[in-house]
Amino acid sequence: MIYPILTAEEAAEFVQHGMNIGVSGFTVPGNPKVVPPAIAAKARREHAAGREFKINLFSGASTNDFTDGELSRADAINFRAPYQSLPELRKHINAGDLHYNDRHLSEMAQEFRYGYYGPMDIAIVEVQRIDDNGDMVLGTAVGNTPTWLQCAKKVIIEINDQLPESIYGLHDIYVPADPPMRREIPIYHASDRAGTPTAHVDPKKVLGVVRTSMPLGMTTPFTPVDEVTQRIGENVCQFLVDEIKSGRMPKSFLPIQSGVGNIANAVLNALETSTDIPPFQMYTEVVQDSVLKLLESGRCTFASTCSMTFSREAMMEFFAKPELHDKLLMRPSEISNNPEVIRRIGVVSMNTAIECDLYGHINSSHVSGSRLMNGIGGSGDFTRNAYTSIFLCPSIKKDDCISTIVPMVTHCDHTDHSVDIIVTDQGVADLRFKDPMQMAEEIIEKAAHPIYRPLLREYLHLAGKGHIHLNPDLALSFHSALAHEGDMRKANLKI
Ligand code: 0RQ
Repeated sequence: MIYPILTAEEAAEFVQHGMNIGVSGFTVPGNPKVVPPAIAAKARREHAAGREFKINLFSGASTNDFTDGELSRADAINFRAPYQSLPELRKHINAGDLHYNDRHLSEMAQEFRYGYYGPMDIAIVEVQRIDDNGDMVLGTAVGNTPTWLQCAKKVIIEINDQLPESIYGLHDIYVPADPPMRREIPIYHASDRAGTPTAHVDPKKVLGVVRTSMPLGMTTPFTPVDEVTQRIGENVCQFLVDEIKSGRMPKSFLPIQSGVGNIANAVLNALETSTDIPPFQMYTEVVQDSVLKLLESGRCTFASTCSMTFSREAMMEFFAKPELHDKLLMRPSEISNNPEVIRRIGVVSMNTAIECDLYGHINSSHVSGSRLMNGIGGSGDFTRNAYTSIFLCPSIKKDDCISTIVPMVTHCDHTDHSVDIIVTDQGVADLRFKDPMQMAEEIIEKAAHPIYRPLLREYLHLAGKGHIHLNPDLALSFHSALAHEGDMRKANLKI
């Protein structure tokens, strides 16, 4: 190998205060694992010596504890984009300790190529192997790595010997040309390949290789399906069956996108057993353990993703079963979440909401309008371009004190123009072919919890006139009741 072998500490020495740093991966999989902690250690040493040391950190989506966790604990991040999900980093963002720019995941790579963020100084990339020509086999996620490799002035490679040889062939690397030269992306089915199995870097940019031996897969425990999430899953399946029966969806069905988390997991479990829904493909950004089960049973015939968000056990199982390897493909986030492809192939999107309002607006990212939870992630990429866009949430939370159906959301990530369906444990609110006030009634009667329906009806009664009835004095009354009394049921609707 022509590249110098470095220790993580030697690699971290190349990173200087103020640099733009890109990391490989998408959510926990595929992130570098030893160089970021060494950068955090360097930051601590610099801070102890009285010098400033912070970097601007760019990723595919959220990252692992070695990256966002270590770097935020070391107070080493100045700017962060496009998505995060670690409590540690969230705490710093909500305290105003660093700048966080919540971006659509499909847009981050092109925005970097367009020059919105200035040059990328160093990219740190986990790979299975790299050859002397700079061709490399990536790890268990792609994220924005192909663009980082193009844009970065210098690159540090982590070769993780836990990545099996058989990962070769699971990636499809395609970077679109930028306008005015961009052409259509040649993907017409979830399983189509548009690019190459390897990513490429100019070998002259490689500062060196750090060898690692780090376990693959996620360790976050799953919350088992409970009564509420199970009902949401069943409601989604019933909705999809009705759509097929009515002819609004083709009998052969459509590719689906599903977010991460417990609700998404419950929906995928319900799809496993629903015999009225034909076997389907997924065009999505993350696949969790429930997708492995669907692939094994044949319910899911192909999964196009950006990241293999499997648990450690599921990851081992996947690599031990070569018969599954031609049923899964990992793409850059720019492609897995691409609006053009999502619209062309007719993806049915399913994402979780923090809260939904009577006018069909969705808050995915900010609790009570001010506290960042994770970010918009891929939910906007899929919702805006889906064949049918679905949002999921339990109707109530925190011992009935929170209604997820509120008069008006405190932060709006997705508008009524993009949202088709809201599903809760109570039922399915279908917003299509309705004006805003018809939507409001549908949402109250089908999605809200019965204990909040009288309050929501009362709000509508007082909301005034117009195309959209909105009372500015009362629209946030549920949230003031939560803030002051800890219970939305105490909302004061007296004007
Ligand atoms: O707070 O942890 O202090 O109890 O918010 O709520 O119920 O655990 O939510 O894990 O299902 O995630 C929307 C955040 C849901 C996620 C969101 C409080 C609640 C709790 C979390 P505590 P839950 P889940 C694919 C697509 C955007 C990105 C996306 C998400 C905490 O799905 O980040 O869709 N989505 N990506 O108590 C007050 C409310 C609340 C509330 C929740 N209405 N009012 N507090 N909470 N609802 C993935 C990628 O893009 C990579």
